[in-house]
Amino acid sequence: MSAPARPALKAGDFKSDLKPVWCPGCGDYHVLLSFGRALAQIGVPPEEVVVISGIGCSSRIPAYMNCYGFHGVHGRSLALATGVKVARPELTVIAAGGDGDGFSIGGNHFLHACRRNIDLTYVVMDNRVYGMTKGQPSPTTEPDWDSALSPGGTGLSPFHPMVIALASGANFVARTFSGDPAGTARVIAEAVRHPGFSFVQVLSPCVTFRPDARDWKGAVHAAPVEPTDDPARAARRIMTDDGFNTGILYRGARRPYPTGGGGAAAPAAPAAPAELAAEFVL
Ligand SMILES: Cc1ncc(C[n+]2csc(CCOP(=O)(O)OP(=O)(O)O)c2C)c(N)n1
Ligand code: SF4
Repeated sequence: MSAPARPALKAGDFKSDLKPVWCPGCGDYHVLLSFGRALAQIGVPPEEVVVISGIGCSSRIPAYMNCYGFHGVHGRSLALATGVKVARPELTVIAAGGDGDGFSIGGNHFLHACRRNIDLTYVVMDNRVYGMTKGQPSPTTEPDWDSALSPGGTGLSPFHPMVIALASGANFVARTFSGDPAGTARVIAEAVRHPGFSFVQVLSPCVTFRPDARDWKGAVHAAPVEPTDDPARAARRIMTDDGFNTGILYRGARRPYPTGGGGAAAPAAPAAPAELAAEFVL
């Protein structure tokens, strides 16, 4: 007798019983909803999903999800996600966190995760500020953003995550806005399905320490172009970007780093733990 068919998944199937402690109006609520919708669209069951984060308000997301999760240390979500994917390639692995977590302390890991091109999805909830530690400028903060902690602004050029991702070898690069949860869910679902390292920058306002970010709603606009598989074209587009274009910029065809799992990569067989251990015997 065959097993009864599992009912279609819903976004709510990916929600845990914990009530988020984010401030009312924080963009991250919508990102949480988009994660659930994306995974339900893909049809991957909660027990085959792992969401891994660092530290920050946005990095609380694994606790609010019903799937496997790991709330790690600051800036190290990609190191953990890489380890999980290599050990359990059949799982859907998503790393998530903030712009401080991913581009300051975790910046080096971001570059090399793009370069390695392991089949992971990395979602950064970019609010252009350190929310959890009460409003310090982050790598993506505008140079003239004035605040009590950076009077007159930092004067520093912001880090441009999509350009860096593209230049470092990411295989899928996109930007969305948290205020468009349906669009964000569609893009996250595509990012998860795309082989290799996928990077999604979600503009997600911190309404408490950047009340000006409420205006992003009027600033975001769908990119007036189709995604490209040509990195040079993607780079030219992004260099003239105003930071508020949304959509999929780039879908590449680089072969993902073999992790021993299925998928498009025709991977090598994984080493047995005993073989790995033997390599480390002194
Ligand atoms: C090693 C280490 N350094 C610094 C901190 C303090 N810290 C916690 S969260 C954070 C930044 C959070 O900003 P972001 O990643 O942008 O996330 P948000 O809170 O804005 O979602 C910092 C600096 C820490 N927890 N660990
Ligand atoms: S401090 Fe900012 S990022 Fe953190 S929960 Fe509040 S609104 Fe969201």
